[in-house]
Amino acid sequence: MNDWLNRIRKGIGKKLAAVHRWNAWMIAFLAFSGLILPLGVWREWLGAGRVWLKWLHTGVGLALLVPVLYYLLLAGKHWSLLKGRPAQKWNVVLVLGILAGWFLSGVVLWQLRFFGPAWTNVALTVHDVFTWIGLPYIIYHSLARTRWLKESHRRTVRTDSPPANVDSPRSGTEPLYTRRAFLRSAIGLGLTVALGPSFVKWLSSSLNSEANVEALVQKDQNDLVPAPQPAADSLPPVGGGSKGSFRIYTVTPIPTFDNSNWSFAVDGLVDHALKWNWEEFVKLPRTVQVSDFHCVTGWSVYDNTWEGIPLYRLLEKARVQPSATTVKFYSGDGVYTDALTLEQAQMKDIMVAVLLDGKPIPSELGGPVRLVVPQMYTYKSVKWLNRIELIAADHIGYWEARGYDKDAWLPGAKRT
Ligand SMILES: Nc1nc2c(c(=O)[nH]1)N[C@H]1C(S)=C(S)[C@@H](COP(=O)(O)O)O[C@H]1N2
Ligand SMILES: [Mo]
Repeated sequence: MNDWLNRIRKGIGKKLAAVHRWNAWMIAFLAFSGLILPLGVWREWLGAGRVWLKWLHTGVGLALLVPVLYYLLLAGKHWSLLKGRPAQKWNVVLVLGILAGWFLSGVVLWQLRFFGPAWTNVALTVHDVFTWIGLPYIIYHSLARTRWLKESHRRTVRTDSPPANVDSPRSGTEPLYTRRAFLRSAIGLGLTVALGPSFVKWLSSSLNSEANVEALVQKDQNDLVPAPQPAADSLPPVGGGSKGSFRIYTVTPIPTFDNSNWSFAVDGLVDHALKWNWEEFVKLPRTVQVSDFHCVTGWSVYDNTWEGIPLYRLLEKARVQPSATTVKFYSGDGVYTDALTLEQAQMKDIMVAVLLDGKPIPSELGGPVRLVVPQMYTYKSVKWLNRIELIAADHIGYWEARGYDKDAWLPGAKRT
């Protein structure tokens, strides 16, 4: 009887150990890729690799369903093995809960076009919060686990040794937890719960370099004179001020400009090539609009009051030749570019923006001048915009060349 029980236990134990091992490796990979993905330097460094890594992160995240489902098949038996071990039962529930949170929010982020920005904003926050809590817990768990493993290993060896002189496993009434071990784990868990999340939150926000507009517009590091004077609708901003935090994205060090090294050109297939220095450029008539800003990685900033020159006005002024098909945008960082079809570029809400919420756009957010394309994911919104070229061929933008979709339309975009 004992023998038979033992064999079942050993069989399940092996399966459980395999599930656990797979799970652990997959989570280790997800944690690693998830933490380095948003890192600024990697954006520059990894290039196309970053997009691959994102797909791999998504793929492994989906594949996590396999060990979890397999575990759920064994869960009933595992549960009865855990009789009298509430700490381990709690651990199982907690880990499954964390995995479920990561998985569900991950699916929304993966299918962001289907769910739309409102959902992905929530999903990204959930994904982050589960990381701040889940990652420290799982790290704690794996550290504590190695100690427990040693103990349970000792037990197993004893029960597995030649059957003759062994009584049934766990019939020995030795406490599973000594008082000291219990205290140690409790303190460890307490510290993990108290310090872990803030540490991971600090780590992830410094990796993401999040910033709200209010903090940033205070320090516009560009050194351009005269400062653009906000229109009445701009200050106070008609939109009531931006809501949310921008994540500062760049594939180069952040460039800054002054009057001597800044200019703006519209050229290529136009009858009237245009070029301005800053003093001339700030005199161009501007309009004000309120629009939302949606990154394809899931975050948004709402109700931005942008003031600037509508793109179609600049195109009119330059008199686009009939042979032109594409409008190509250059960043003053010397690396980033993107493009719109000439037809898309006619949309009235595309803006060559100079002010945000009534203040000069800070260099972190692409100032002194950035493109704003409200109806598309914001990889189209080129920062440090300094040249617009009309061309007759297609142009594949920086991120599009590295795997982003050429179609950047937001779900439900008006497209006019
Ligand atoms: N020059 C330049 N423009 C850029 C990018 C960039 O890396 N370099 N990133 C794009 C992406 S993917 C997004 S989401 C937005 C981010 O704008 P922010 O850094 O002001 O939040 O800028 C877009 N324009
Ligand atoms: Mo983005």
